[in-house]
Amino acid sequence: MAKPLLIIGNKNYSSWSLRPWLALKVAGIEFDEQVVPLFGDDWATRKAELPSGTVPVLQHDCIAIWETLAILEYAAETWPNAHLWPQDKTTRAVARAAANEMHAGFAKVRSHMPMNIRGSYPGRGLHPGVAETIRRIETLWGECRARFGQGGDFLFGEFCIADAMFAPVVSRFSTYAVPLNAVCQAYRDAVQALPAMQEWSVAALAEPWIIDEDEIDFIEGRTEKA
Ligand SMILES: N[C@@H](CCC(=O)N[C@@H](CS)C(=O)NCC(=O)O)C(=O)O
Repeated sequence: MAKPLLIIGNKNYSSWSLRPWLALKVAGIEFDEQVVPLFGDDWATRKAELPSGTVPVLQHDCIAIWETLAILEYAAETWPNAHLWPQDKTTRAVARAAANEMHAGFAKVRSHMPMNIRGSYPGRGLHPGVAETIRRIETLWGECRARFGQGGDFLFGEFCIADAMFAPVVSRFSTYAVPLNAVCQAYRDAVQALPAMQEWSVAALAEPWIIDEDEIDFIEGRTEKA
């Protein structure tokens, strides 16, 4: 089978890109990657080449798949031995619900705490509504760990797509030093300790690009666009 190509954005900022990249890496699926610097000088041209103008995109066997969850579902079906979803039907249903809730929700955390791997902003981003969203995430993680997490350190025991979906939230909770209960802190640490997560972070730190709009100072009106 030909190697897929995953087209992604800047590793420091592109939360959607992190999700399939991490899932493929943890599953041991070989792929090539191409980084498209978001909002760079030639962004208009690069954007026009992407099916929906966004990253990530997975190219494989003559098709280009956009939308993160569709990419992850394709990977789960194409490489079934990677067990990207839990094997048990009930567990898988809850894992899918968690992944979908992440895809569609948690807007307050996403907009007020943008993923910024090289940043360290303890206590920043806690705008009205953000704390409530964090509590919902804590409740969800806690329930998954308590009910399904016995077989490992992740939400459903072994690492699965739901963990890939939450990886950018884990990263945000580190950047903004969000205080978490012990169960969620242990989960955050387990995700951060993944060698693939560390590999992504090292690459993010080496990137030269700065996206003003994704920097907390800009979002909170403390700096003008450079
Ligand atoms: N719904 C899409 C969202 C993808 C997305 O918004 N990606 C961002 C980067 S993290 C992007 O490409 N932004 C560029 C733009 O909107 O022009 C998915 O699930 O993959």
